Parts: sequence; C-alpha cells; structure tokens
Amino acid sequence: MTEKNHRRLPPGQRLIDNFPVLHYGSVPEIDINTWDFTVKGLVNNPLKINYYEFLKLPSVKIKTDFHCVTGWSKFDLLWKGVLFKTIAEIVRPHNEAKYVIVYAENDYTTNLTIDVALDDDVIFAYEYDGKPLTLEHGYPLRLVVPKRYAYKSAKWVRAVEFTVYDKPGFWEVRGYSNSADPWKEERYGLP
Ligand SMILES: Nc1nc2c(c(=O)[nH]1)N[C@H]1C(S)=C(S)[C@@H](COP(=O)(O)O)O[C@H]1N2
Ligand SMILES: [Mo]
Repeated sequence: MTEKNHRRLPPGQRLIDNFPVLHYGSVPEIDINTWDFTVKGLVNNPLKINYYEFLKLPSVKIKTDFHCVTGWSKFDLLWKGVLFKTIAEIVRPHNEAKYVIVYAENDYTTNLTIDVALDDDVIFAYEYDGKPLTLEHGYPLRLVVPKRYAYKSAKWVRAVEFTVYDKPGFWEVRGYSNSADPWKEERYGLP
C-alpha cells in the first residue's frame, strides 16, 4: 500500500476491492410505486415524497470511502443522490433539534448527531457506480455516512426524524459505539 493510502485507512482496518453485502435479517421487498420517503419531527416543513419526486431533488455525485466495523474498508465508492444537508435545507430543522434518527425497512434504525449528518459528504444515495442501487445494497435509497462505521449507512431508508433526544439505533443498542468514529476506533460500547 502507498504511504498515502495507508494514512487513508483507519486503524485496525484492512483494504478490500470487492463490495461485500452485509446486513442483519433479510433483503426487503420493495414496491417502488408505493414507496415513500418521510422527514418528520422538529422541522418547519415536513416532507413526504415518492421515489420519482426524490429523483427530482438537487443531486450530486461524490466519491467516498466506506469502513465496516467488522474490519473491512473500501476506497472510492461513487455515489449519486441528495446530500443530507440539501434535505435539511428543504425541511428546515428547529434550533432545538440535535439528533437525527434514521428509519429503514424491517425496523432497522440508526442515529447521528445533527453535526455529523450535516457534513458535506453525507448523502442519500440512489445510484452506485453509475447504476441504480441494487436491492442488496439498499435500493431504492440508502444513507451513506463516510466518516462513521458503516452501520450508520442505513440501507432501504424510509424516514428521518429530527429530535431533541438521542435514540440509539439497532446496532447501537447491541453494544456497538454510538458515535462510531473509525479514526478513533470507536467500535464497541460508549461513546
Ligand atoms: N437497513 C440496514 N442497513 C444497514 C445494515 C443493516 O443491517 N440493515 N447493516 C449496515 C452495515 S453493518 C454495513 S457494513 C453496511 C453494508 O453495506 P453494503 O451491504 O452495501 O456493503 O450496511 C449498513 N446498513
Ligand atoms: Mo458493518
């Protein structure tokens, strides 16, 4: 590995080339014609839109790295979608909102602080590598939070809630770190 790539790899991680499929439970069934995306909680302008409306939102393409808490990392994943901060600009969260709770199919949830969510590489992605997401990688929509372990990058996202209180998600209540910063190797327990 080059010196530069070595510095890009968080402690205790190994670089891989393939893109594994990893999740708890089974792949959900998606009916794209009844699918919708909701933003609720402490916002001035709550949102509920269908897939085709989501595709019309201002989009970006970004290249990011991906770090799974089980130890693999992948560099340079190419995503297309809508930045989290673009969604926040549309819904306008209240000042008291400090956390974001992300709801996915099959009761998977995860949680972020607003500061982390508003970073300029956090994206609701509907394309990977120039093609629509495959079902196993989160079609029709997944969150990608490059600077956190990938259990924060919920696949099959359906809703986001802005809250005053934190609400630890599926893996966060099962012993994985709430903050999940790979550079600090926050894998298990608090914070
Ligand atoms: N809905 C949902 N999203 C999820 C998970 C899950 O179990 N359910 N697992 C997370 C974990 S631990 C990882 S490593 C990544 C894996 O994403 P991939 O399957 O696209 O590689 O998805 C994350 N998002
Ligand atoms: Mo993971």
